Amino acid sequence: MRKNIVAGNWKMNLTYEQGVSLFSEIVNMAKDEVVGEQEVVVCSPAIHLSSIAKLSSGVKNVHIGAQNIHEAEAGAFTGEISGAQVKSVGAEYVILGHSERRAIFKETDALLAEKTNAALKNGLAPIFCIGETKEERESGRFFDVIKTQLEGGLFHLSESEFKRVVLAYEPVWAIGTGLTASPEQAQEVHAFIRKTVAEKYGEQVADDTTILYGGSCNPSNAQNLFSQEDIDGGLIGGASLKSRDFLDIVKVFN
Ligand code: 3PY
Repeated sequence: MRKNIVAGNWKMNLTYEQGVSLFSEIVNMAKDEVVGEQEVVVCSPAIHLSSIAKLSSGVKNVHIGAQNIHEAEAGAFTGEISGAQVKSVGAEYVILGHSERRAIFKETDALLAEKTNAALKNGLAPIFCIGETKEERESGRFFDVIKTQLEGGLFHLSESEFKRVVLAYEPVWAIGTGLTASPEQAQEVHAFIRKTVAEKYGEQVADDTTILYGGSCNPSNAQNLFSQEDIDGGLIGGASLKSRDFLDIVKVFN
């Protein structure tokens, strides 16, 4: 049975104090209100990780993650952070392949394959993002783009490695634009992703793979998106910066 996950992506927002305060609110509300088996994951900037890890310790179903790691184990990479460092403070997840990293930092599928290896080697579960640009959607090439991203970033993994990956479909045209894929548009792509995974790793693995939707997901559209058969939760941008909105999205699974 696959897990339902609601993951927050804080991006480069919140000072240290603001982040710790928001996370404390999320943990307290989660303790009081979230009764289901869904997992809550908060992917914060690296500076918050060690403190919020302490706040989440022992809290059922609340986990933390980073937003990026370097592909190397350690060394002369000024300004970077490694999988081992992220793991050492208690994080369990790392977002890889977010469209902002692909576009702004020019991360390629080949580099993301290396980062995925580094994450898995260090006991971190990648939340691996894939998705097409506006132009790729309009030209009808989006299935090819998504298949290429899966093949290039992930399909070198063994079955047991792949089973530790969470996928996130994030149409680039719906990120930071206020546009959201309709539930039907998102479901169509999620079903395609699951079919592509099944062709590579078999029906059982595909059935057990958690596939999140991301891209302007908020309390008003989460219910309709998450009720689709192949949508197992969300990767939440702006709405994860407000504890009430974030928890309302988490509670869609209650
Ligand atoms: C968004 O919702 O804007 C995101 O990019 C989530 O990762």
